[in-house]
Amino acid sequence: MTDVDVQLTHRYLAACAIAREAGRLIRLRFEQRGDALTLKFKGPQDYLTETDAEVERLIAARLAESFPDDDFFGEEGGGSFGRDVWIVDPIDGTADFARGVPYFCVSIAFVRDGRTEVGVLYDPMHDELFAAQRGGGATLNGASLKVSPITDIREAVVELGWSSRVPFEGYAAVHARLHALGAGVKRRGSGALGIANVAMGRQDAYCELHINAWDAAAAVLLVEEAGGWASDFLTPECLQHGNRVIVCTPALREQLERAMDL
Ligand code: LIP
Repeated sequence: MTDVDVQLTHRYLAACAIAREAGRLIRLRFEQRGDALTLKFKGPQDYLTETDAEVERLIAARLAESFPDDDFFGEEGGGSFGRDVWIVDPIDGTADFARGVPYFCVSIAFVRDGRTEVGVLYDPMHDELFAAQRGGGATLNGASLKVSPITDIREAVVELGWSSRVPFEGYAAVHARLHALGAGVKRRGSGALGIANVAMGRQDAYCELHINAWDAAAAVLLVEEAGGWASDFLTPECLQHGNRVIVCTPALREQLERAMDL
């Protein structure tokens, strides 16, 4: 094992441990919510909770302890993008977290020279740790992941994410195209979990016209390591401004690329 391999494996193991610690804090805060509904928003339907920032601070502190020379970029506090950078979404699925729906995860990606090398997601409500190191496969709680064998889009479940970051008309047009192809189209509230569900064969594709790097970078690596196809998501532009994403079983690629081409 080369020094680089050791470095990346150290980061993989650390990300898994930190994701679990962050998940315990998220679950504690979720269960402490109480009955009073106090909602805060960053924008239209873009929820903000105090837990997002609290969890991001915890993750940043743990990573700085182990990897002080790495850069850090988080959804809530921002940061910087160096050669080695951690890209973190403390709670992906914030809307559901805020409303008491147990469908969210923490997402941690390590990116070197613009390529994701380590991707870790943790869903604390179902104790599911998704993890991948490039070239090493993808796992769920240690068991290997593989995308579904679906080849016919009429048998496929396709999740189509949407946020107010893009006009609704584009989402509606893609939804109509997928429906016309015979796909079963769903929308939940966590792009990271939606992409992870493709990696483990629970659904056959995840598409979104715009999603942020911190939402999807870790999960896209899971799909690549589980035998799926992924669009060229983490471009230099994407780090700062997000990008379109398509991940799927390989046989669905062409039809989904056409459906998403607006
Ligand atoms: C969410 C994404 C989802 C998108 C939502 C939101 P958050 O991330 O995972 O794909 O459609 O609007 O951006 O805000 O819960 O971290």
